[in-house]
Amino acid sequence: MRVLVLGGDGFCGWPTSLYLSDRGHDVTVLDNLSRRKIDIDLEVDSLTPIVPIGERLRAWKEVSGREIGFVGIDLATEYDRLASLLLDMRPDAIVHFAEQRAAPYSMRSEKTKRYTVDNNVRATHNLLTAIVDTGVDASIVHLGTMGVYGYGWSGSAPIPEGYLTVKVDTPDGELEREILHPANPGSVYHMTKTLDQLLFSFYAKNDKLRITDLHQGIVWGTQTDQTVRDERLINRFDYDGDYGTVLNRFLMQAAIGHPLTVHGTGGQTRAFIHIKDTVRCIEIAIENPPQPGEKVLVRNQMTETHRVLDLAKLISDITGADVAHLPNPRQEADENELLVRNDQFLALGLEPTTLSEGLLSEVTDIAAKYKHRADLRKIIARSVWRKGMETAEDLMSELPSDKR
Ligand code: NAD
Ligand code: USQ
Repeated sequence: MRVLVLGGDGFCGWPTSLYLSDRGHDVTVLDNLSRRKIDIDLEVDSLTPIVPIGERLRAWKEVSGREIGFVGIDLATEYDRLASLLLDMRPDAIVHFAEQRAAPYSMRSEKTKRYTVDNNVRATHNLLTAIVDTGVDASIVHLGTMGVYGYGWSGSAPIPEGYLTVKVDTPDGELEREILHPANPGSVYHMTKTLDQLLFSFYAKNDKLRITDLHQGIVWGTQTDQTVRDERLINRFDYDGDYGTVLNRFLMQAAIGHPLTVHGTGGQTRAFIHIKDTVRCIEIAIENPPQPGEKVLVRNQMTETHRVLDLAKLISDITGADVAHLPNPRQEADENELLVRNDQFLALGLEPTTLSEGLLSEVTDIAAKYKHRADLRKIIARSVWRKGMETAEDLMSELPSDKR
């Protein structure tokens, strides 16, 4: 298949591009490298030493003999270049990772809120319009998030895969309908993913576009069978307070002897998936698109759920790290249950990588190996959901200045 990977230089996009190329697909990456620029603005860097995209692609050619194309296009602002690319390339499948994906970054300031909405919504809409405009027959696989469902209201009922059957009493009797699961975003970033859902729903109905929306949990781990083949292929590892996600942050914190930064009680339950399973799910998704005229196909892309505090305790047991309870900078429930259906990927052959398989090697092979690259001042999460919220700053003032 000819596959266009939007956002193919990022944490999920890069290993996916390598995996699909390794599996014999003809892959082109589109990326405006905005993620690398945000690192410069935030004065942080991936814990792992990622090389420039050109060097990444040359290394892949050396190692595999296979070529991956690259185009530097801003999906949100360079519509004409996108349309020309689609006409030149005529991809069979387009994988859409190209959005601003950090919830804390999206809540950092008025500027980052507006940037996240402008970038994500325009990127998705440009893609949809360009496919209709050019008539290119490509299916779309978009990376959505488990966070569109929100956390809590389904109680002990598992979250379904995208749709909910509701019954309404009418004067003519009971009416049964399948509706998109109600959206309940917890950040501006998560809100953009709920807006994406409506865009997809309209274009699937109106223009018969073939769209799969993958509601993915928190991705953990770093390496895949392809990224380990040469250090120049290494995947990025975010650990800072805005872009680092909880499990990878805890692993890194354990490796450098920093207390594990549990927000609040740690009773928040979230869904997780290993990066190796992410890339496999993308392959399954591009091979099993919906038919023209079908509604958007939603698949929940996660393999396990865990409470944040349980993760901290697990890592503490393995490594001896201390666990710190910090004021929660987010507005979110202290405790929630989370049951999720993921039958579709399991039925299509996904064999989940479990926490017990990969955890220790992540600490030793990645976090400990590159800990000298960590900037300790960037660990504490400083982006708050509402002005005036309590932060970890007071606690931090007790730390030595080089660790704040
Ligand atoms: P990332 O920030 O590492 O990668 C996103 C890539 O898209 C970056 O390389 C960035 O430069 C590029 N990009 C952003 N806006 C662009 C634009 N306008 N034009 C062109 N390129 C653009 O993020 P990631 O962790 O790889 O996440 C990829 C996707 O998966 C996101 O949409 C995210 O919402 C979703 N997702 C991620 C996770 C996770 O835990 N990382 C979990 C669930 C869903
Ligand atoms: N948390 C801590 N300590 C930390 C960091 C986070 O306790 O040091 C807590 C947060 O308060 C939150 C939970 O851990 O309750 C998850 O936070 P996270 O940063 O790991 O994940 P989140 O902000 O939800 O976002 C990440 C990705 C996003 C993706 C989402 C999937 O950045 O792109 O969409 O996971 S999901 O969470 O399923 O919606």
